[in-house]
Amino acid sequence: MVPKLLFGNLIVIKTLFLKLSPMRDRYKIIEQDGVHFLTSTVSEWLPVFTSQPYFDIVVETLKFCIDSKAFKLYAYVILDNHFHLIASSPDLSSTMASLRKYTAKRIIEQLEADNKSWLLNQLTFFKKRHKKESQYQVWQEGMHPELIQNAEMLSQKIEYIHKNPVARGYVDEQEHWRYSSARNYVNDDHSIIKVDCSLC
Ligand code: NI
Repeated sequence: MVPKLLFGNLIVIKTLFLKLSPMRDRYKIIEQDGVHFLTSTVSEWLPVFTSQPYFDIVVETLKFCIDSKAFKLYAYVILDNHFHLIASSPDLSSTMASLRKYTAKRIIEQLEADNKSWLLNQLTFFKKRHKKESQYQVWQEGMHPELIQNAEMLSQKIEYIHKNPVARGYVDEQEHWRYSSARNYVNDDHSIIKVDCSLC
């Protein structure tokens, strides 16, 4: 009885906390210029990133944002169906919205060029009804932004990002994953994207 009661109380406390704390909003960036951990996931976790052209679309777009939008990238990883970033920008919501819109368009073009009709059909099928501007929905809605509160949280999130391909069994060493800032941090290799390592 006691553990069950305790568990029940915990749920009540958690629910109250979620209601009272606007910073816990899972879908909105509240401090626009803060450093955030962000995740963008392909609709229904479909594996779109399976060859270099698809990774390059995200890489090139990130580089464009860094060069032209006062966008700072501190860490990233791109996996088969999602990417994580730690980033900041004067207006992070609109930068990320542009990034997602542009990469979605380029990904559709690439899928069409590669005749990947199964994936294209899936991306049409799962499109939300209210999204009228495009035939397809590449990215799930929301980026689950988490404001980085301190140095400890920052290093935890960087570690999480870099361990992702290892946890999934894709590589044995984090720096072996080509599309990850582990290469930047471990090997000082900035050949894919130059990330800002100044916070660590
Ligand atoms: Ni992940």
